[in-house]
Amino acid sequence: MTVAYLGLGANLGDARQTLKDAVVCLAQQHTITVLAKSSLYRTAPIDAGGDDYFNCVVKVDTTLPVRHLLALCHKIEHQFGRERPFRNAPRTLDLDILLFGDQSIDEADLIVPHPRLVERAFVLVPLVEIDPTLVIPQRGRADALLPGVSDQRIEKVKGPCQCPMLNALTPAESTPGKGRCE
Ligand code: A4P
Ligand code: MG
Repeated sequence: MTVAYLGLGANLGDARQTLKDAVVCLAQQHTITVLAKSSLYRTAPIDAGGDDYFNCVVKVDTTLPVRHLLALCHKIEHQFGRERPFRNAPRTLDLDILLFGDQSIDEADLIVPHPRLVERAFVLVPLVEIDPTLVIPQRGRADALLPGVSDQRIEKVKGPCQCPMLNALTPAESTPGKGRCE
């Protein structure tokens, strides 16, 4: 079993609902246990055009080798209608492997930790939310990187939630009072 962190992003279609459905989809895989889910965040596009994104991060335990996990991510993206007309194009769903255990991988089609992870508030903020003491291999504490991305717009989405499963995965401090998916 390996603990991995996956980044989810979308800014096409009903992006907010897609992220919730994608987390459920991941949790339904017999090879994956979702250990934690960050809040849902609305974020400004970085190095990209189009509408605001919705982003979140999940922490999983998986029996899959990393390449099988990448293939599964691509399969789920496809199921959610992902198309790739050009680089950083608006997308119905993006699933990136941010961290895979303590492994460092640098191959043509797979780089872990994700190479742009440390430059992006839409990844760092949810990562630190679900794991405040997280250490990124070769980069140190994730929370120490937050000041470097403080100029990027990111806001936690609040709203009612009807989904007990997603609520159970969201950190307690971000779900005061009534349950919320986000
Ligand atoms: N690939 C290599 N390493 C990985 C990895 N760790 N996880 C390869 C997943 N895939 C990895 O991916 C392109 C290729 O990267 C794949 O063939 C895969 O084998 P893709 O999913 O087709 O495209 P992508 O995710 O857009 O590419 P990339 O380079 O990861 O883009 P970024 O840097 O993640 O940027 N702004 C906001 N606010 N929110 C966003 O979510 N996303 C992007 C995408 C830009 N701006 C954004 C957001
Ligand atoms: Mg991707």
